[in-house]
Amino acid sequence: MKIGISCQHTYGGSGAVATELGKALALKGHTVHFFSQSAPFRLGAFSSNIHYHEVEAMHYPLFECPFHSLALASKIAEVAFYEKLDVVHAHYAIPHAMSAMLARQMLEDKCPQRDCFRLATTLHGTDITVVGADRGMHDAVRLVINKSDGVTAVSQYLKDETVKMFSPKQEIEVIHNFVDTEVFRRIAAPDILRQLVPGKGKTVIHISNFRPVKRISDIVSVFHRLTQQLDATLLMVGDGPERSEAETEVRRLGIADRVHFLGKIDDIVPLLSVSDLMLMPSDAESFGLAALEAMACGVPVIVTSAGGFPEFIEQGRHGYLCPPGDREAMTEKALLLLADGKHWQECSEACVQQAKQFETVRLVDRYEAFYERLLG
Ligand code: GMT
Repeated sequence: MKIGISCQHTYGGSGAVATELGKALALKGHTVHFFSQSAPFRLGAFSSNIHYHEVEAMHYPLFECPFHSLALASKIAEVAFYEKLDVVHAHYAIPHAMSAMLARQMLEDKCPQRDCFRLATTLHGTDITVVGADRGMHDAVRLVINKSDGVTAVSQYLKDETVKMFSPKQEIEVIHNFVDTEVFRRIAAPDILRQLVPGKGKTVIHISNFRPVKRISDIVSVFHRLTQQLDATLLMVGDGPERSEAETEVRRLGIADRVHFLGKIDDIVPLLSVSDLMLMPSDAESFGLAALEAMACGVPVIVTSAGGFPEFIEQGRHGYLCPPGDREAMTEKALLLLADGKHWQECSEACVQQAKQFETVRLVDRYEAFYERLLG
């Protein structure tokens, strides 16, 4: 198949899933065309059947801001036409599915005889729960859901939310996120990391785009409580609007020497490999890809019981699920794991096994079958 993938290039789960999917499809022999503003952060080396089309919006003084969504639509239309794409897979409703829908309309008069590409949309989370919930965006999101030829959601939770909010005309298929366990596995820690994480003590990690939904202040607070009971280091990976406040709080609490804000790091496997626990106390994650990647590296998790986490994390087996905002419960469960070597080891091994249930090849086969159905 010739498949177009439109996605976010920035640090975050939807871009990671879209890019890993495209790379896996290319390995299976499909031709994949990526559309985004910059090269997606996980794209890595190019191969002969992976193409990347950079979308640059026109800058014109009359426009207050460049129209990225229109530039994306035009680019998709252009490439879909001359490359005869079978499917365009939009990751995130707005702008990706909207731009792909518009691209299809742009081609209507250009190729009246030719069957235009099929539009597949994958809903990732806040495109429904935040953007879709916004009054000004609700109808736009509803439109793209109903105009897509097929829609998937990354968890049952997200499907249920979408059905509740939009009563879509068509069935939404759940295809969970996935992880390549050949890549995401515990490796020997590089020496350079030893400066950050001394041999003794426990290492806690958080990886995200530091947006309010991630509840960054809970992480700082839980970690601060942990340090009163044990020797620990916190690795904060990623960047975003909540980072500065978290750094200020860390200094105020006097734990700055134990907390390392590392910024956006693409290769997270070495960091996960020196970690004993991942903290992800989000208000709700539709899935929580970073937790699955941590589990694949043998890192147990403390997450919230809301959203999609319960679909792949079992209480007491892979870590713990706590109510959002319950810092005490999170601290208590973290201590339970970190202070008991046998329990930690069992959880770590169970995490690795559980991640294998979400192996890339399995889920990519599901996407392939989904495209085939769309193509009839
Ligand atoms: O919705 C977002 O926060 C953006 C998106 C992203 O690009 O990181 O994250 C969502 O998609 C990921 C991949 O499917 C999921 O693993 C995240 O749970 C989901 N985020 C939320 O639901 C908050």
